[in-house]
Amino acid sequence: MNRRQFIGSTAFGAVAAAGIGKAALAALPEPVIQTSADTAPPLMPPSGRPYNPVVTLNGWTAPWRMNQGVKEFHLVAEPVEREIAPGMVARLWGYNGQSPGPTIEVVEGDRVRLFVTNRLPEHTSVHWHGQRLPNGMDGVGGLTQPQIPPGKTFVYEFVARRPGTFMYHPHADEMTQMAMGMMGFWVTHPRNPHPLIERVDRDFCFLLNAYDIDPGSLVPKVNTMLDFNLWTWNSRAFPGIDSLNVRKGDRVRVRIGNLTMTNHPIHIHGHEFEVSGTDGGPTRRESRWPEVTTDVAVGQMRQIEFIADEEGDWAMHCHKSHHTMNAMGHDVPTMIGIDHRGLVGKIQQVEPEYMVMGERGMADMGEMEMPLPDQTLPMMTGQGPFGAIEMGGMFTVLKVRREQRPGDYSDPGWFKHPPGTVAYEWTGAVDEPARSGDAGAAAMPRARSAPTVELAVRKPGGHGSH
Ligand SMILES: [Cu+2]
Repeated sequence: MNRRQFIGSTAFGAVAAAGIGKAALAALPEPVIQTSADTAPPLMPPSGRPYNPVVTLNGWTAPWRMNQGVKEFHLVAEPVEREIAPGMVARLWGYNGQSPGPTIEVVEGDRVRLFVTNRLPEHTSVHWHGQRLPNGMDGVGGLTQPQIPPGKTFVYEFVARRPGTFMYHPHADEMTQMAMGMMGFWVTHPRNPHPLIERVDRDFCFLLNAYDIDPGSLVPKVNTMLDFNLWTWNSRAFPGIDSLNVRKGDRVRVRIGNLTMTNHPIHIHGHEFEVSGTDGGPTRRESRWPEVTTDVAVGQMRQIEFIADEEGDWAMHCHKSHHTMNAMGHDVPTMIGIDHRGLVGKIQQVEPEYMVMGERGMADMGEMEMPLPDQTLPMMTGQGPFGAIEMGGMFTVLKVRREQRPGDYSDPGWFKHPPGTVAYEWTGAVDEPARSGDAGAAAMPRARSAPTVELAVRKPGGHGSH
């Protein structure tokens, strides 16, 4: 077929089999750009084999085009603006307008063609983590392909051979590009009922990632190795991470991938779960045991499953306590037990902004309104129905409701606890224990009932000041 015949045939929509590659290049699928950090509703497959789609927390699934039986996607690697949480927007690199990029969802056996356009200032490549594919499609710059130069588009094509939980990320200047937020999720649904893959009612996914963004600045420090100050799920920090909203009795799957530089023990309250799969595939039944925390090591993926049979607002978070805080100086000295009375006033004569942090612990930080520089998040924040939640970073809530309709992922609001089921204050007499005067108690005094007020801190709700 000469060029003229080729153009003629495509104009009439009759592409010869031999012409598919060139025809596809001649007419790329339109890249779908996302501008919002909201959780998109699951994308019911408009073509191809049916499946129960995943919900990407604060993300979305890439639409595709069917081209003669091939699912075609178009990823655009580019600088993006990502809202990390209300009040903080970061300048990252990502795909199709956001970081992470869109989730790719396909079915086992699908032939997939991915166009990757590079709009970054440097070269890139895409590695399809965990996939069985021809070596030349593995996306390792220099090893299995030349890097994609800025301005160029490369095509990856392979059959999604095994069902499971995968991710994609660059394998070119990897340290910089992952520190800048380039990554995305990939789910391959089973083609037929699979003995080790349950049918679930809700299927959530997100990537663990981390940034080092100095207060007041917009761009992550890409050379940071371990000392990150923003611990995020899909480039969102609490209170910016959406809740997982489910119906009581649902079988729930949560798929988690870790592209940070450290491990994250992911913990869910109120339920036990099993690890039903990894990026290596579904786990054998005899290998599953109950857990309430599972560690997701660097470069690993875990899919966990449970029946959501306890109503309520259940915390779900990384169990490393520094990872449920936002940017702060983790090297501030411990002040617990040091009595600053008499000292603050003197220091304030020289430095009027001076304030004491952590004299009785750090809980006050969750409540006080402190002037923060632009582009930074309070380190312990979030308002719940009972007050300050005192969390940040890798924290959200699993909301289990009897009245949540099937297929409804909207936030039902705070749980209304049945009367008599909330921890309450004991108002009867409590004898002062003899040990209250001992050395331990005296060394770390409780707040006095009438403290010397040297620093007034405004607290939301106005319940007291110190
Ligand atoms: Cu963590």
